Amino acid sequence: MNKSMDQLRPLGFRGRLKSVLDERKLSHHEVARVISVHRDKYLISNGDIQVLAELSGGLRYTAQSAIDLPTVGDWVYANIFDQQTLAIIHGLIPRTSTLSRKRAGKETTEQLIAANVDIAMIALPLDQSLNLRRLERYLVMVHSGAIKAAILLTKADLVSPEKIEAIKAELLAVVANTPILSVSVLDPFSVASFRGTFLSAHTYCLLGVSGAGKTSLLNALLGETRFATAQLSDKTGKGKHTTTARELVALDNGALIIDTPGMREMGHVNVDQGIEDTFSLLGKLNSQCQFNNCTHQNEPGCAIQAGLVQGEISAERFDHYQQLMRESAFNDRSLAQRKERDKKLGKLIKSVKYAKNRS
Ligand SMILES: Nc1nc2c(ncn2[C@@H]2O[C@H](COP(=O)(O)OP(=O)(O)O)[C@@H](O)[C@H]2O)c(=O)[nH]1
Ligand SMILES: [Mg+2]
Ligand SMILES: [Zn+2]
Repeated sequence: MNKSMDQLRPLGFRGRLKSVLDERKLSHHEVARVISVHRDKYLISNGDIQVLAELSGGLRYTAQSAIDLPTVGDWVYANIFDQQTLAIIHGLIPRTSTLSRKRAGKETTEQLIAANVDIAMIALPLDQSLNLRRLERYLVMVHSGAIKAAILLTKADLVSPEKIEAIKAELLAVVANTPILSVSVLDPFSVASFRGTFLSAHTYCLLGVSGAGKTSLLNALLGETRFATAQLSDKTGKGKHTTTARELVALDNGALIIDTPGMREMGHVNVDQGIEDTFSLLGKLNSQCQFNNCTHQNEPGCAIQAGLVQGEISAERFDHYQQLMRESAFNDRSLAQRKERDKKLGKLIKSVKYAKNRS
């Protein structure tokens, strides 16, 4: 049993999670957090000890798909037995947020990257040219999972302060309400002031292309080279793909942080809200069009066309908005079709089993 809920605070447990706890389950199980996932085992912590846990049969059999299984950052009901070397996870505590994407490949399935993340830091390396379209994809992913976004300009030592200010100004056009920070792991002062922006008991994740400097930054925050980063010997200077396993790491300022590997493909499912939030101005203009079903091509009274003419929004941003809407509609449709297929297959398997049992 948890000695007290206070013991969970260093793991990121805060008031708003208390309201979703099931008192009945607490009388049989304790609360723990998933630190990392290893094939079919989960490293969990109850704030006192860390132990490898397995899923209960019930949890395994009621899971409809991978998103019903624990992921890094999840809060779970667990039992820890056997001199603390064996533990069973009985259920998930409702998630306050999820970070997920469409799994790379042809089949449309949703892949969970992390759960219960408060703030996603999207790392944009200053040694690469700014890719606003990729940033918009990250923002859609973050916003659709009910996570707050922050933008982190990395490798600040490689460009002039004036250049950083110019990039910040350019970014403001796309992300008016998102904090923008800059940092260099080579500058201890910038690392210290970056460390000062973290809130205790809040969970952060680091997102961004491979080579952006995420793992280097995590090591700098930890003050030790705990995780492998790409070597400078890499001729392209862009860094290799080194981060593979995701892990919840506690910083000494009380914040929790999850590093992620770069994503080659970033498709979306169920992201309508995320698109709304990311392209809020377009959503606002859309609602001001004269016709409800305006396609923003050449209808009279189209607020979006007016916005384009006045330079309030860029043509690239509008194109990308439309592309993401089409893509997300397509992915949602194929996800629904696959679920339907799986359901039919499930029924078929059950009926075969039933027939077998009767014969
Ligand atoms: N100049 C400079 N290089 C950096 C900085 N941060 C990371 N790097 C380099 O960028 C490369 C990729 O870093 P890594 O942390 O592995 O990136 P990740 O893929 O985002 O985790 C490595 O060669 C780092 O040494 C920085 O602040 N300044
Ligand atoms: Mg890395
Ligand atoms: Zn319109």
